[in-house]
Amino acid sequence: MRYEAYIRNKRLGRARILLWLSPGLFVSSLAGLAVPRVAAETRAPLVITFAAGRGPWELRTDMGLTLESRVYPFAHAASLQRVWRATLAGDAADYRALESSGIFESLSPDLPVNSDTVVPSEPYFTTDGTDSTKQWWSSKLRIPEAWELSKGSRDTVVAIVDTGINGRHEELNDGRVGSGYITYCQVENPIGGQCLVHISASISANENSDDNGHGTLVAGLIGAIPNNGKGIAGVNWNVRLMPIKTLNSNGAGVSSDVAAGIVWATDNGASIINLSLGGNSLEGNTVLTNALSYAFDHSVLVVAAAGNDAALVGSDLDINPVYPVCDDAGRNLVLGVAAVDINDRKAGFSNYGRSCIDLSAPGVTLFNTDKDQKGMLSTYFDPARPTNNSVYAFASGTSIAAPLVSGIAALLKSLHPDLSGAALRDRIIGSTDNIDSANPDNCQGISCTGRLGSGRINALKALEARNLTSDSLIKDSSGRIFLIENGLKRPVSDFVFGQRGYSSASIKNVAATEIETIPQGSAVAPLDGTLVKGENTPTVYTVSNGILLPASYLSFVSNGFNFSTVVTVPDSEIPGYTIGPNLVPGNGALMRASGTPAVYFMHEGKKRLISYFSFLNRGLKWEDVVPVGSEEFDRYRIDPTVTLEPPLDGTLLRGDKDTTIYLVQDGQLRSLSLSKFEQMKFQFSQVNIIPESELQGYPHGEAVL
Ligand SMILES: [Ca+2]
Ligand SMILES: [Ca+2]
Repeated sequence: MRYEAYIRNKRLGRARILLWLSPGLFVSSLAGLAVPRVAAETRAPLVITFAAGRGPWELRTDMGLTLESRVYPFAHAASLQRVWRATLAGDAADYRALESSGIFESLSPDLPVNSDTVVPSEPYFTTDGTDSTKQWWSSKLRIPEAWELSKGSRDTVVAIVDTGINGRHEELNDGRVGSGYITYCQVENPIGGQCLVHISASISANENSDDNGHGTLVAGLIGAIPNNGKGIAGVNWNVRLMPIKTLNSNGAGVSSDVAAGIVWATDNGASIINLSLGGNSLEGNTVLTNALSYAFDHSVLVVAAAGNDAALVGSDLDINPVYPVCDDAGRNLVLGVAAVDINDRKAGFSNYGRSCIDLSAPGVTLFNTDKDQKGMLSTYFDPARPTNNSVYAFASGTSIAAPLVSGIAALLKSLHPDLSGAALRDRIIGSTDNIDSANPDNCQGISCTGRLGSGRINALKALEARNLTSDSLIKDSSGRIFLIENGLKRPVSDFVFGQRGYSSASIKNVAATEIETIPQGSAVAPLDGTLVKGENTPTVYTVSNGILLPASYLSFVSNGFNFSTVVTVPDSEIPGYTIGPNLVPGNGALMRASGTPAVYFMHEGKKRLISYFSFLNRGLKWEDVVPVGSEEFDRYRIDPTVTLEPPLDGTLLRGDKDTTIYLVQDGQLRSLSLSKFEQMKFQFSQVNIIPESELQGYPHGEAVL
């Protein structure tokens, strides 16, 4: 079993464990990036107010004053428009000279205040969540506000199971990269692929253990040093990063090494393990599942990337699972992370799926097409320049999304050291922002609702959320009842309360103000199989896997439902539930577009035209044909395999312009030779003559031999 890390990079070569990074990896030292650097000199931040009638045109370069931005760009009052942020080069003497110039009404230093948003002064940091040239994701995910609650802690250890970490990088070299472990195949036999030299060894703190770059990218996102005037700021100001090198210089490895890395990290104090890696053929890989269970049972949170799809549309993990992101073993062992862009749209490359993805996080700045995408900046180790410890790279991939989640989990762990891995997981899942409206058709043409997890991660909500035990029932002062599940409050209606057999004795009273701080999820659905409708609306829904599927009349009757069993609830209740796709009509359902005579026969949700001959031959009844509106009619696609529904098996047919006789077998017309016809003891009186064009419309098979 092989792994590749989940960065879609230029070395996406070998093997099946993918580093989920984007192809257009752009590597550069900061000096090489086309973004202005902060000047080397010290500049003091000021707030200045021009005197009435004075203005920027009076500034001379020898004053050393640089205007940065208006403090009140939204204000109309002239007195407010004269207020600017500025920086001043040089010392206090310059400051006094400015004061006496008469140009300014006031000058004052721009000082930090308590409980203000924490903003590092890094060249690539920004508080603008739309600035795609910088570290936009930080404010998008409300990380600076979360820093007011916690900036992280050196007691929180995040293990990065990957290609190693460059602990000498200028953004990681202050002691935050602790000791770790190497377990991987260093030399593989090129023929046959068996490992010739396998290394198991410890990694010393503050050393470089990366020979690929991927692990260092991940590390910087979680914990690049803030406020050092260099590069970026990681999600955590303070954190311990544990290098676990299980992938070789190509970013490839095997599941046993990944498992060993997970267990080593668990045994050596990791609270969170980041896995920006995975593989396709790992279903049922016991060693990996066992390691994940081990970590889970030791209260470690494992975060895994969804994986990148080479076709750049995203693979549906419900159909094509990859591991470890899908390795939940029925108890959600792994926090699965899909990738979105600056606009919360699913990144084209990101896999998705209801069962494997728990939430989403930024993994690319912009993804428009394969050719038009923009990565996100992090620290990097460039194997071509191994002694350069100030390399940065723009990268994209689900490899980038996972560490942002790991980083926020580390902030949360630092704030609440007692939270278990499962509790961290539930709070993070339960405090996302809904991104359904940004993804109406981004999952291979259909809505991503439910396929990108609970939404896009929000650091502030995760850190603010109240501690409530999962599966508890709470009630507010107005009597509304909620079920707490995965950190979400899910409304419970009177009907559902009774139907699911909840007990009033188990309800806890919670103040409405506290309940408001808990993110709301969808309402707890009626039991599967329930038929439900609003009292004044016609649509009937059937509940399947906790989701309400709208049933048209055609779907309703063709699935054998009975109107007497439909439960009526207040109309206001319906929108609170998760509403799924339309219920597919049952096989054999008959319909026609209103006002037209052509009858269609439904098969596996697709429609097949049925001829008058087949209609009679199958003993169908006109009163069973349901007229449907054009919207519903168009909703069902023509079955590309069978455009014209054939007569019953055993029917004999020939066209009116040819003598060949056909026998219908397995839904296909198979020609019969005369000898075969006689051998099978058929009579010519049994042969039905139909128009040649109709005959050609039916599916044809091999001749009967
Ligand atoms: Ca920095
Ligand atoms: Ca999961």
